[in-house]
Amino acid sequence: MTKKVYTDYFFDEPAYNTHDGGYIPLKTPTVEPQPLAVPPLLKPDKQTATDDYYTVTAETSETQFLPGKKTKTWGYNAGFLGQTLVFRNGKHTHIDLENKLPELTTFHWHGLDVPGPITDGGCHAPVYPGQTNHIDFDVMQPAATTWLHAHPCPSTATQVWKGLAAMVIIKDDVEDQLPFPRNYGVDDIPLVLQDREFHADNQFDYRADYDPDGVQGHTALINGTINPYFDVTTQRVRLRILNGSNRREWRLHFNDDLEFAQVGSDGGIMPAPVYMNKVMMTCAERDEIIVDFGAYKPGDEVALMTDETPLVHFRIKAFEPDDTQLPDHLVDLPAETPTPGLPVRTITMDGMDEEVAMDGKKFDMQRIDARQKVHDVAIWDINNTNSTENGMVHPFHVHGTQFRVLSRNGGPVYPNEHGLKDTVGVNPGETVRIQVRFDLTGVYMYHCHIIEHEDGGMMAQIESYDPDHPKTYHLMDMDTLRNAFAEEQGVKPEDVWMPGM
Ligand SMILES: [Cu+2]
Repeated sequence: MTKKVYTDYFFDEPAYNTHDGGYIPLKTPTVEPQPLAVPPLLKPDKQTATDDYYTVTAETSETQFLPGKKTKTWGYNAGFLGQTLVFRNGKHTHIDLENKLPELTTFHWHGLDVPGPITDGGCHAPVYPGQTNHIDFDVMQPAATTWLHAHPCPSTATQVWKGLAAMVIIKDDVEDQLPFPRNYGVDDIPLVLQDREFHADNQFDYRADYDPDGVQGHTALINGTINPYFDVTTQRVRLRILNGSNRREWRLHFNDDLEFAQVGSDGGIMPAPVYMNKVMMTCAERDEIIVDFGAYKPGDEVALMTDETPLVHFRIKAFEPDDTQLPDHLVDLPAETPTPGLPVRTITMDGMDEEVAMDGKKFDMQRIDARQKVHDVAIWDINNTNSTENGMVHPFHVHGTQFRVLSRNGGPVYPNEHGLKDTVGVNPGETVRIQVRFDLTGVYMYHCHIIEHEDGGMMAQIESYDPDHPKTYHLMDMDTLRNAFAEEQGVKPEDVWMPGM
């Protein structure tokens, strides 16, 4: 059988961010090439056969991105972004969430199947400056590339812009057996794709760059590195790619159209590898790809690009031949059929700019917009009501679950959407049908992951409930958060800048 190789970005070309009025193109960097920063692995405080213990500290720092002045940044156990956490399926995981920032933050586990709303770490779970909160949960999901980011409404976007995002890798016995590269930092490499604007003295100025349709900058940062290179010392390299940018879409390809295999999506390993030479990622999505550099010789260089801009220069060094082929089948997804008799839930992502809304409404953290019985398997139709002429792709994200993508406008899903997902890009005028099950009870947010859109109110929340064990939730309110930000910033509550609100 000849192998199918996809050469398409699939999403609707008229909706690409390049057509936005406010689009900011990336500039090809002029700084000298620098080695790609690979975030260190966060060391556990303690590990037993059954339990892992970590401390995650949100802290302020300064980072040398450009020659000259360092940039004031935030990070998790790091100056910018964070050390990579590695969890193991089946282990009970304890985390101290320490806030050394001058303002409140939250620690959201994007893609983790953990109880909402507190452990999940959305807007309901602030950790105030100088405080440490404790969470613990069972890791109960397959190997995947997930992530941690700040999520305090409505300041998620500004805190992520300052650097509050880190990779969270889940491992399990199934993935351990697959013929994948897994030597972290050598042939198993995280790639956090972001863009930033540098202002006077090399500083970020989120407010100056503010755009309600998503903040962008001219400079690509890959794991916080400008103009990075990576030395290829093994024939096969696995890239765990995260679109960690606030708004930017990444249309990834190599400068010579080198083919690669996508083996993982948001929620884990896909049932089968998908061979391609182009892939588009919307905000918050993760794609794991395996690249075979076997056709190159030492001294060669190949660049990972987005559109016309080089992102990472792969410099080929000597390596041992490794012609390992991927099997046609990788993992079995658990069989799951919709619970009979449930109506289809219809959700709309509406508007652009300040007009964004979910189901015609702005987010209210005290309002529970929908309920779904825990363990029920429900069909959700996600509509993007933007115009197909000048609308945008909205990446739809649900907390606390990994869903299946069933169809796009009643037709097939994209070839790399057959695995578990927590974020799916929905084209203007399109309906994407997904299948959603919550394994835990709780209140979970769902929203557009253009972060300025979620801060602007394109967000709602659903309660996963157990009728035999009803719960009441103490939900956060805007006044409490606004008053806390005011006190931290030394301004009156009415003077707190609430972008998008
Ligand atoms: Cu959006």
